Amino acid sequence: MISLNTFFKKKNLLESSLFKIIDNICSGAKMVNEVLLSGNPENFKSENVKNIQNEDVQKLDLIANNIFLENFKNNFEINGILSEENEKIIKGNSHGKYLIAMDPLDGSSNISVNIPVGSIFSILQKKNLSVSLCENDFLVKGKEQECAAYILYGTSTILILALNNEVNGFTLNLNKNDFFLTFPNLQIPEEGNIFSINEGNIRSVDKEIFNYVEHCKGLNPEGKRTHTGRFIGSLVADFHRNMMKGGIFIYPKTSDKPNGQLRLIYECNPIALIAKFAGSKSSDGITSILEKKPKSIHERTAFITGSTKMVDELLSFYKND
Ligand code: AFP
Repeated sequence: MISLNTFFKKKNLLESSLFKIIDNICSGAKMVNEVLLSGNPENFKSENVKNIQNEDVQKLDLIANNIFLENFKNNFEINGILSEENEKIIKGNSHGKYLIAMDPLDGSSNISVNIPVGSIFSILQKKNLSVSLCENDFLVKGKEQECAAYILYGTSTILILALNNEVNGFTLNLNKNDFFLTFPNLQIPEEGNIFSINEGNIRSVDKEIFNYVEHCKGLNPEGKRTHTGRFIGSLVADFHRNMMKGGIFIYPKTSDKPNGQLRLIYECNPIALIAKFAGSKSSDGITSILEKKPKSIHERTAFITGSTKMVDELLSFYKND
């Protein structure tokens, strides 16, 4: 098995700016992993405050945010950072080529009940280096991302990396304190039978989504189920399972969240790039996620991604109206 360093060396990217950023992400992920494994109950509590998106902030949201920000701090390739936990963008080195958008701890409401969580990263090039950093730099279509990654802190800790049209998975070996290539060239199965949606929302979603979910619950001619439902409530974990086994993830608009629940720039875009490089697609029901131009940095969107045939089948419900 080859290490992450050897993987980048083989691709002639070991000296690249991008590798330095991935290296920061890996160092941060090891530290977050240590905090999670330390099991200190104090860390698994709510901060009893809301973030700017009116969501409960967990202690670990802030710990993970600080860990990654600290790891990125001395990287002169980084011009600016957008984080779910910070209302405003954070300035880095004004000569740095790259921008990072991140959700430092996805699924954090699951922390106190021992359920997998993740960290998500989108990496973009800053377009005009002669103009100083501003929010507009982040308001670009997801298809402009150069690289995307997530860490899944699950039964093992995994880095999934989308770069140069490939998706590769690396598992953290705790004895060697390093990530090793364990899932080369990942492809999402074209077809699957898992549907992942928070069914608590089902009566307040678009009729196309409602009808598709009803279709998933249909029986075959022998009276047996055709699909299985799975929803963890951590996007990274739900997407990862569906990528490995075949399935569809759906977080639609709801009456509670009329624009959807998930954030476009640092949740949906990186996952959509990973889906694309793994041979699949993502949509909000109408528009491809990677074609959406954000209007604000913490913008939300409806999100559909997974096995191509399942995504196409759901999208056909929109077209058949
Ligand atoms: P938290 O990080 O606040 O737990 O939110 C997780 C998340 O953004 C995403 O990972 C889940 O798919 C989604 O929210 C679950 O939200 P609901 O529990 O409201 O369905």
